[in-house]
Amino acid sequence: MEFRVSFIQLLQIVLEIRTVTSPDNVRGGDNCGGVVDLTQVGAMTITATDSDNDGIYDDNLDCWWAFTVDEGTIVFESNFFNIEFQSSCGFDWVQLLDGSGEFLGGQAKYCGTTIGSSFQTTSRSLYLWFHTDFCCVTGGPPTGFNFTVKAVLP
Ligand SMILES: [Ca+2]
Ligand SMILES: [Ca+2]
Repeated sequence: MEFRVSFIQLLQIVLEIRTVTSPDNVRGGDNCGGVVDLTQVGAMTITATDSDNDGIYDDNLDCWWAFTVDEGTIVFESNFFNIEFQSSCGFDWVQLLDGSGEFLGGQAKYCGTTIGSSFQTTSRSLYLWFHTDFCCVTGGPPTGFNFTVKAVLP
């Protein structure tokens, strides 16, 4: 629990820095992280960065998103998921952290093709972190993900 609390604090610091500078100024180009107020946009679909559009996502990514709502909760839906598999998801992974400090679905990292089709937060924020290492995307094309994140009004 201590680890999770300190991890959230770290994440908030990172996101504050990013907000102060520019939400778009993140490695991986467009659609690689950002701070999104879902109260304003309602829903958003995000995908894994694939700079050359060959169906293989980029290496060396760290894409961070912070989704928030003013009230209510957030629903996460996976429409497509195929990330380089490793038994402990040590290479490429997606992390879904509820603002409550709990990992959505109870798992710290997701990789391969297995992720819940839908999760709902218990808090007003969701942090999503997509990490890829230096090489070796397997299992495609297509690879990557397509997620929809939606505001749920109380
Ligand atoms: Ca590519
Ligand atoms: Ca990789």
